[in-house]
Amino acid sequence: MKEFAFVGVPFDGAATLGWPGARYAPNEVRRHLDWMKMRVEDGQIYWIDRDEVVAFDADALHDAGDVEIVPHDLMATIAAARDKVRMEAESGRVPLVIGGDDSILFPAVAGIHDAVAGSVAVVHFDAHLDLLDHSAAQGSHSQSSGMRRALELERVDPRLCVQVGTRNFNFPSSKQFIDGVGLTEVPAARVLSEGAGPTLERIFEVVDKADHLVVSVDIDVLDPAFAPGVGWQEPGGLSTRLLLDLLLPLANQTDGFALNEVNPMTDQGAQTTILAANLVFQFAVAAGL
Ligand SMILES: [Mn+2]
Repeated sequence: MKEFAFVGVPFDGAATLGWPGARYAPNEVRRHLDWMKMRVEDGQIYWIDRDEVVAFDADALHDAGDVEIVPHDLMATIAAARDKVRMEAESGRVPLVIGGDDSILFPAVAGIHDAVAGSVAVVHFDAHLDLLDHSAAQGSHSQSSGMRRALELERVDPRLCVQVGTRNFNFPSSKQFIDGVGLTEVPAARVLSEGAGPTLERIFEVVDKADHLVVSVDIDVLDPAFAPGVGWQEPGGLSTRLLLDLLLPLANQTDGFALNEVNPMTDQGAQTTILAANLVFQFAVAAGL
């Protein structure tokens, strides 16, 4: 049976333009996960959505603790996160990396990349492109550059990567970059009009040739109505159901999972942190099938 390593990254020092607060997410997600794990009996859980009992061992979801972040040093934090993700992946567990702001997308992908041989594809669910190369305000590593840095890794091929749920507006230079490197966009508007089936077909078509798969979710891929507790709210996003319908079919072939930008400081009660724990739990159960 597959084993998972919950890796917390309580760092939001790279939330340079958005709202800080994602540093509090790992412990909140842990707390809610305990409620969900409670339903496991003798290595099985009743998955109501499928109306069947499926195998799941709560012990398979290890808590690997938090990355030893360095609050004043972004690069040291990124290096520590990359290293811990690599070590967990090398030990044979699927890392579930819970940030943190979305600068953590880079060390999550890089840690898997370092642990495996062959090509790595990234399916990136996000309202935003995260393709900023450099700016005076945000430097080269921030919540706006994670995907750009990940695409620079030696065995990550942009032509095998896809961004899903992106929306609204960004820099024309970003569009030029996307077309130049052959990255695939499936904007939220298209996902919402075509539904999960055709979107999944498109995703599998892009990542099919890769040896390994990393799935990274910025919680703001969801509409703020579903997930208000984020680093920056972007209208026009996916529903929770739609995201699950896209996420779960990818789970059993995923080598690493990241979930970033969950922000208890901007949340409505625990709406977004409970949702985040639910995504993690459903992903782990689906990955074990
Ligand atoms: Mn985002």
